[in-house]
Order: sequence, then structure tokens, then C-alpha cells
Amino acid sequence: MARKFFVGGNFKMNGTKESIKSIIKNLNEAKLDPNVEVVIAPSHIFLPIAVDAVTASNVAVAAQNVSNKPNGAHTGEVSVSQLKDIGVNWTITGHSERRAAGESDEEVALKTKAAIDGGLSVIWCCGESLEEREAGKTVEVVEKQLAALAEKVSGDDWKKIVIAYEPIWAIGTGKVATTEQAQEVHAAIRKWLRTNVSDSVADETRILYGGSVTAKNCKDLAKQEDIDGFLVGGASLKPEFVDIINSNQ
Ligand code: G2H
Repeated sequence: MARKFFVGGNFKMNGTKESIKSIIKNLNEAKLDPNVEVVIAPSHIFLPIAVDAVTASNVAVAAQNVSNKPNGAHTGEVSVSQLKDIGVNWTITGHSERRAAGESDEEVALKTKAAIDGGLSVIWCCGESLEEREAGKTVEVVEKQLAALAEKVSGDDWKKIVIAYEPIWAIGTGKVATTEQAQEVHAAIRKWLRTNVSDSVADETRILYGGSVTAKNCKDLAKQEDIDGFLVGGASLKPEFVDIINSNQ
């Protein structure tokens, strides 16, 4: 089965009511490749605005983070059911900026499982630091993150997961991984899924590349066999996001 190209826009802690509306207006009015699934992730506070503003049929809205707990006494957290209640059907989990703030592999896996059980689809992120890459541990680190995920999710859960490989040293630094570096890790992730989960999960799971993706570098990355799209940060706030969405044409 061909994997549908996927482009996520992670707005991170950026934007205002007006700028978020303007980015979405631009997407609504753009000629987006209809064969691409697009998911944009503004800050929690702007999610209702985003849900109301999106009219493009292939654009959905994601949270950047979610609690793994049900509603209750968890000050400052947002639950899966609250996201569903306002019409959000996606969340990112395990972004390296959240892992750096203290989220463990296990907590990320628990959040992913809670999100899926509550009816969300998930962009689950993984990736190594510069130190780990230089020590030759890239695949080992990513496999450890995958193993923690696979302990909590199973069966059809995998159909709700899109994997984003984001080398930490390439995030927001302007240092994009080379096409070879990215393809190598994507292939290793797919191999791990084949060996440890199943052939169908390996064949059907989209694996995105994230880390300083721009309109300039996306075309070559998109041509790689195991790169099924992108998770875009900085450039998703700019008009060039449309060119990245259309990079697989
Ligand atoms: C990686 C990416 C989006 P940027 O974090 O998740 O951000 O494209 O700014 O490197």
C-alpha cells in the first residue's frame, strides 16, 4: 500500500490570534497537493481558533502535547478528551523540546497510548543528540525510543501513529541532515518496525523527517525511499510552508 505523503507544521510557542488566522487563511487559499495530508499544530490556546479557521479539506489540527491522565486535578495540563471536545483529532508526542524538559521515553509512550485510546492520531517524535550521533549511537538511541513505544502500543494502535525522526542537532539550527543521513535512519526505523512489530506496520507507517526543513531542501529529502513527509517548525510559519507541502509533486 502506498504511503500518503504527510506534512506537519509545528508552530511551537509562536504566533498570535491574528498571525495564526493569517497562516491558516494562506493554507485555505493555496493550491495544496490533494494527495498530501497536512496537520498543523499551534499552541493549545490557539487550537479552537485553528479548528474554526481551517476550511481546506486536507488540513487537520494537532496539539503539540497532551496529558496521559484523564480529566482531574492536573493544573496546567490538557487532556485527550478536552482536545476531542474542541474538535482536535491529532497530537504530537515526544518532541525533543518536551523530552529536554524532562519527558522520559516511557512517559512519551504513555501519552501516545492515552491519545490513541481517546481517539486521537499521533505524530510521535524521536531522534538523537549531536553527542549521541558523534558517538555512533544514532540508531541505538532511536531503537530504544521505539522499544519504549512498542511496550505500550500494539495492534491497530500503529495505524494511528506517524513517526517523526528529528535529529536534535538539526532542529532550528539551519543544519539539516543530509539526504543520506536522513534516509539511513528512516530505513533503520522501518527495519526495526519490520523485525519487532510486523511487515504491515513497517510498510504502512509514515516516517517524517524534521529538523530545519525549508522550501530549498525539501525536494531532495522527499525523493528518498523511506521519507514520507516532514515535520516542519520555523518554515511552517512562513508562506514557503505551501511549497514544502507540495514538494512531493
Ligand atoms: C523540529 C522542527 C519541527 P524546525 O523541531 O518539529 O523544527 O523545522 O524549526 O527545525
